[in-house]
Amino acid sequence: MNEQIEAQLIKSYIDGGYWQDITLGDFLRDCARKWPKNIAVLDAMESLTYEELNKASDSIACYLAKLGIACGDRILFQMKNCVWHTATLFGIAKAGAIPIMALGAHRYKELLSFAQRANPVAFITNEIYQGFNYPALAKEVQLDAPSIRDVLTVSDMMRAAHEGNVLTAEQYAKRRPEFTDPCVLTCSGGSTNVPKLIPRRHTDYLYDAQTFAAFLDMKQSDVYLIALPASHNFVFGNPGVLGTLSLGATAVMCENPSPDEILPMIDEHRVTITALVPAVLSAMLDTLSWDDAYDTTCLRLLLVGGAVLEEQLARKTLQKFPGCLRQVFGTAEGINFCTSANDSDDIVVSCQGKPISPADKWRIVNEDLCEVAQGESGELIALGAYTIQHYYNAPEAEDSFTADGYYRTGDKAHVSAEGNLVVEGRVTEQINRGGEKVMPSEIEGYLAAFPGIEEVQVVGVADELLGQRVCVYLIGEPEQTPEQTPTPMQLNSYLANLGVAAHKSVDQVRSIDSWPLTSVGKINRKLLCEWAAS
Ligand code: J2J
Repeated sequence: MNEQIEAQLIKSYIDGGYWQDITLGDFLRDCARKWPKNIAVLDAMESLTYEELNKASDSIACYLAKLGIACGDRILFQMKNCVWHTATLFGIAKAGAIPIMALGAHRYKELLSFAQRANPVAFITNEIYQGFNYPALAKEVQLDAPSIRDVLTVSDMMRAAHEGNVLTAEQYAKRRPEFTDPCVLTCSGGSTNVPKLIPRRHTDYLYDAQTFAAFLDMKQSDVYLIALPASHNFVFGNPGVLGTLSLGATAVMCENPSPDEILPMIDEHRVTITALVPAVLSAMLDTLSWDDAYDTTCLRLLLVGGAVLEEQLARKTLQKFPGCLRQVFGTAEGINFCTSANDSDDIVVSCQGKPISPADKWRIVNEDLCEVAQGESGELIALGAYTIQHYYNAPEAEDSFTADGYYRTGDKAHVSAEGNLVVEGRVTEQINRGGEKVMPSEIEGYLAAFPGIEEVQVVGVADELLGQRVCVYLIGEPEQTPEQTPTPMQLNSYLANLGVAAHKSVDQVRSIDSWPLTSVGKINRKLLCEWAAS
């Protein structure tokens, strides 16, 4: 996008009062002044008040500074949901550095590509966790990413926090970034092979979280359960941890998004709000249908997004939790839509509502980027005070934005009669597997080298539980017999050995003799999807 247009947009967000001169570090210091003794964040082991969280992050910032981490440096960050996740992120912010928000499922391929894009100087990761050796993975990435000087773990952060080092006002001021600088690099769902990095600014991220919290009428008495990976945009900033902290409320960290962890935490901590993807919601409702050991009457808001929520599941949710469901359409790139408190049940189950900010602009457009009529399908594009205009260090991705700065979501949608967004699926071929985004071309690239496979196509197929499942069609080498067709398990262990993220799993494999073709001679992928579904 033209630099002049971008400068005008920035000026309009500042002049319009959407952007304040505030950084994540300033934000937490301010929260700690206002609510020192409130519990800011807790997990199954421990809790931190706002004062403790502020001090812990100061001490972590001192530790990072002593390691030689400079303002503007990037740090690869892959940490489980726990109070140290929050403390470390604020520590990184106060050191003036920028975390790359990797998810626990990311493996060598994704992590190396993040490192190559952003040249991080350190990698902060888990200890051996849930049977997986994260430090060994980090060392493997470090071997091929020479910018990484230090591999640090959660224990190092805990130790640093307990050292109780004081970050003086002078040290803090010296490292304070500009409010328009990036505060995190989040991972894009990915419309190309490997996820791109999204530079969200201190001011836009805080504006987004606070605007969303206000839209939901969140209060200091709210208790927000972080059940999805805490580094995911939905639960870090929409409104998530940041929105919760902005009110002096409490965030509860749940390690795994499974009903047997989520339900006891809701009951024990009297959780009032949580954010789930449809697959997790479905598993939770299933458990509640046969297990009445948990009191979930404390829940007042169930935010559901990340993938299409089927109407039947939405209605089932409303039966169990009357008035609690809110559909959320969001992207790590920015734009958020949400159904409103006063929407009828029929509206809540059938659409994703309206944008959360008056500064959000959106259109549904055709291939020529011209707006289509109300009710017609097209691609959703959006522009606003918290939506990016560039990916980080990815000039090849400029076509994800229009000349006037709108982000092209790649989502197929239409506008309902009431003016609400209705997402139908993807314009591009990205597969949404239980809320996790998978690009067929990436998996095809890996599987092309699998022994015995001559040609391969990967398609997304409608699936009751996951929304979409990953189906692999293959043509075997001539000497292959049908019995030698690899199973999903064999392909998945092959992908895992290559270092591909655990969520990019194959669910179904079909062997075929030749490809069905369209009238212009292209592989008819639509037909492959229909066959796989039947
Ligand atoms: C259908 N598809 C949806 C929805 C996102 C809030 C909520 C989700 C995300 C997220 C997020 C959808 N129905 N309700 O960051 O802040 C699909 C679309 C979209 C992509 C973005 C948030 N809500 N999606 O999921 O960056 O395809 O963010 O473009 O991971 O998820 O994925 P991601």
